Amino acid sequence: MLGILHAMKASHLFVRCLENEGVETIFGIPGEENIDVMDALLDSPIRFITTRHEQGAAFMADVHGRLTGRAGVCLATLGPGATNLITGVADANMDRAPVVAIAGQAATTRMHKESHQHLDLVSLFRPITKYATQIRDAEVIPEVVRKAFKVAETEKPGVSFIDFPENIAEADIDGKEPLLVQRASQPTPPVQKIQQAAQIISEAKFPVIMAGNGVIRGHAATQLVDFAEKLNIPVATTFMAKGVIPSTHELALGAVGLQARDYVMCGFDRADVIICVGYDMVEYHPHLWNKQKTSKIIHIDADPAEVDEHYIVAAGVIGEIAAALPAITALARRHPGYEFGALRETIIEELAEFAVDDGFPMKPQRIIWDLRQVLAPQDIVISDVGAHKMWVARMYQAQQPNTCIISNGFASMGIGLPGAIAAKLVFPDRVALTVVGDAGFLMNSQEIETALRIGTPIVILVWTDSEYGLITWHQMRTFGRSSHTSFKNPDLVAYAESFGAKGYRVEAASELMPILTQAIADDTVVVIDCPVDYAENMKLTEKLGKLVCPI
Ligand SMILES: Cc1ncc(C[n+]2csc(CCOP(=O)(O)OP(=O)(O)O)c2C)c(N)n1
Ligand SMILES: [Mg+2]
Repeated sequence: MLGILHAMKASHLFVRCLENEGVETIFGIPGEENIDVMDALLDSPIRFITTRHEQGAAFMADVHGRLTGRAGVCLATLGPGATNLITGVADANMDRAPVVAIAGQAATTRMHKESHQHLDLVSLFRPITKYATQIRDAEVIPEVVRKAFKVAETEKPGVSFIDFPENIAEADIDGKEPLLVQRASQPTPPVQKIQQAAQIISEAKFPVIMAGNGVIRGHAATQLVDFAEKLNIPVATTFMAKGVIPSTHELALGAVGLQARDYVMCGFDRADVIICVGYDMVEYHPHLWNKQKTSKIIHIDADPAEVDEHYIVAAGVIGEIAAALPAITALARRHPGYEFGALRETIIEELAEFAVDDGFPMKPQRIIWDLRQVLAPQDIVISDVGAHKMWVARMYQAQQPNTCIISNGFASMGIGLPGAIAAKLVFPDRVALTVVGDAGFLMNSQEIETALRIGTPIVILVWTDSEYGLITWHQMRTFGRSSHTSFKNPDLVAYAESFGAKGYRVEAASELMPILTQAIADDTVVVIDCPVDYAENMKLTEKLGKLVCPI
């Protein structure tokens, strides 16, 4: 409810503006230069979640934004508090997650000179945000906050950064009120572009759809599946679009994104027309799938295509994806059945190959298989970044959008654990589980305390190899030897227990499923130490190197 506000502190007006945007939760760490905002929050229904590192707060806002489409909010103090936000902020921005990041700042009366902890934060955040600004006068607070949320939430979403000097926050302000929240709507794509795309699809011999995260953001998964079914065209997804078509669907080809060739690429090799829907090249560069520049590309997205020599668009359908797809469906010719069945069979066989493998340490394939058996379709897996991410991305069978969260734009380690906390807050009735490497786990493991304190049960499945496994894999592929990638782990079970969380160690392959089931039933924060056999990484490289296309 908007209403005329009378004299109040600027910090209170600021918090009222956040409430007006529908903010329910802020993740962050208090500091000296944001004390007025922290104090104003005591009089607000907004829940403040105190984290143990600002990076954790930024990752929580990141995943909150991805899951809800509404800006997640994180807050830090000036200087070191703000610089600690940076990795999570950059991650959200490149993964197109709406986030508003707020930092306290030195008073405007000391910014012109050497001054304790003062940094030019707007300049620091500008390259990693869509919009970065400083509140220089309390009068502009309603405009700044409205603009920050509008920019963050508008396609393609990303981060807005607000720098809030302490002397402005404590000033009095009169007669200002939050501005009306209006959501930017997307235009319906022009009819001639729809016709052009429909004609190219009708004339295609082997069209393939590549769906990206824009489909999830545009709430167009149902329309995408309908489009694929009615026109009988197979669908590959990027890592960040997993679940837009259920993996069990007969037209689903799985996820693309490995830098190496993969089975799905056989479909792309064969294709003469590639229909990119909500596709973002930050995830999977077109030179990897259109090396010869021979594919005809249809670009269906909220925004015009990025310029790239390997992504020359034959038809660009710009506007609301959920409107574009049915409009094209209505005009295009249905394709007769093409032999993608053999490709899908090969992919399905590979998934089940190690389903009952008893080897220990566990094969990645078996871990993923067991995980899928234990989790319900709506449960949420958040992957951290490493070799485990490649296995999750390739093999985890997502059935619904936003049930497998992967960071594939900025791809920062450390997102998994804070991301699981955010997911549990957004969906308290679902299981939130993070698959995380032993290195990425320890980058933000202090947030176990946060999760316990705020009462968000999460399962943390740590794949232990005592290495930066993905880097070893890359080094072995490139040089045949690894350089400085190994380390020692603490006792992860004892570590978990020292926080008051539960800890389990998997000691045989057959133990994982019962431990996972128990961990979910425990309904608290649970760490599972699961030794993984990464000899499978190079085996995968060798197998894919010799890949013979089944179609
Ligand atoms: C913050 C950050 N630092 C470094 C990297 C580069 N990097 C990507 S994966 C990886 C190793 C991850 O190791 P771990 O968490 O143990 O997972 P594993 O690869 O062993 O499954 C590194 C160093 C990164 N993506 N993000
Ligand atoms: Mg590791």
